[in-house]
Amino acid sequence: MAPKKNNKKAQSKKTASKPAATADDDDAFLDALLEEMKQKKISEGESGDGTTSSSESTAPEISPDDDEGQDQPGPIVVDLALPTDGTPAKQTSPPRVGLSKIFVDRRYPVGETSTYTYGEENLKRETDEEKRALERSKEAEQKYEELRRGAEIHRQVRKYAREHIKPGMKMVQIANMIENGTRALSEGSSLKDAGIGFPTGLSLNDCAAHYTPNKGDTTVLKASDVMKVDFGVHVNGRIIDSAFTMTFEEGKYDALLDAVRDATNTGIREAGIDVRLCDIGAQVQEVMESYELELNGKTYPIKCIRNLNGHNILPYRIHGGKSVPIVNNGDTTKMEEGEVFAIETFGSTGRGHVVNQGEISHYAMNADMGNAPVRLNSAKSLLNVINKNFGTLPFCRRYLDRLGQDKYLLGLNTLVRQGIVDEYPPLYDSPGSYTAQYEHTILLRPTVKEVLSRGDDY
Ligand SMILES: [Co+2]
Repeated sequence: MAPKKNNKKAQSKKTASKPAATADDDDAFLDALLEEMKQKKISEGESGDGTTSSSESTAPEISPDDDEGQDQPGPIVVDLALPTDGTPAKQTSPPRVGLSKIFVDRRYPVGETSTYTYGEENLKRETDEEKRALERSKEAEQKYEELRRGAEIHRQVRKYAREHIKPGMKMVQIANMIENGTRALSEGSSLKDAGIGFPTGLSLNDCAAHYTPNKGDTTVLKASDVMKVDFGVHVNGRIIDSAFTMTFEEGKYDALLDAVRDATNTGIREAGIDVRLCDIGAQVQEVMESYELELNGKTYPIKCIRNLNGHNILPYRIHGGKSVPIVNNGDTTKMEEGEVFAIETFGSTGRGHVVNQGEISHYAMNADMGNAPVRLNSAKSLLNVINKNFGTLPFCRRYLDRLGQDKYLLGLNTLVRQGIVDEYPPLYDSPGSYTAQYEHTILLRPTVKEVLSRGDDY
């Protein structure tokens, strides 16, 4: 996500408005899936869907039906034909196998690591016995595995999404595709122990951030659109925040995407223990603004969106209070050992500045205000639902719908007015402009820097 001056992102989790499905429900659901798999085999490839998933080409396929249409609560974790002898399972397509079934030893892939390359103290970190011992502590190990598990879920879910998102799909189908994958792979027994880290951002074109469809939104993805896919996964409150940009017309926006990918990787490269935030912003801006995009015979300089920024991440809090600028803003605050940062940059063909616009979908409880007194009954009961299901993790209106909440807008707006819940409106650059985003979550380990969410895609 991309905090502006308020910083937070969205998240959510799923839960069941109904109590967990009964065994009968589960069986019926599985039977239906298996039946559909059989039929699929018989009539191979209606719409050329014979794709692969995960790193193998042999992933079982299951029906993607639950990615379409309305978002129905119901069983999401499908232990489809899983080996029972302790051998690792394969991911399905769409992804529905919990990650613990694939990584049976619960060791998740380590992100991309690099050594700290500056400062006398930092140069020695990788081999420093004291620093190495820090990383072997139980506490550190658990934190790393939770973060790496979230990152692997992100990679597997986005792999399927990148292969299957196509113009003509409704935005709500795209959101469900990503969110149902995240729910299944993260195996959360409640929304708060693992699942969606914040609402799935699917911001289009001049909208840079914080758009996700609300109920009744009929927007359809167009071939000419530039879509930022910004989604989050959390495991025990450890949030992975990572985003990429999708386009569908060969080559048309490549220079814009190249600029932002390059800028984000620059921010990642510059980040480190004791580094000043303003210095990262300066490097990012220099790289971003060295690009231009030629579109319909006109040349557009790519600008950083100067009022968007990266941020540190705390348990259950997508914005921990430090902002990582993407221009030189003079902030001399330093990054510190052990911190988790979302490094994200935004490039634009517009003015490079966003404003609030359009219907709000993203909200989060204000971490400092959760206990404030609420008089209005509808607001009070809604606050209980929010507190119980999301805590301070960001959520969107669809997640409330999914929990069976109805006619909650008055209550929600009351909580916003009282400062108990913060709202995060969609953020737009100038009309007709195109904006792009890339984002990774990094961890400043005592010995090395780890880019947790790095994949072979970006
Ligand atoms: Co973010």
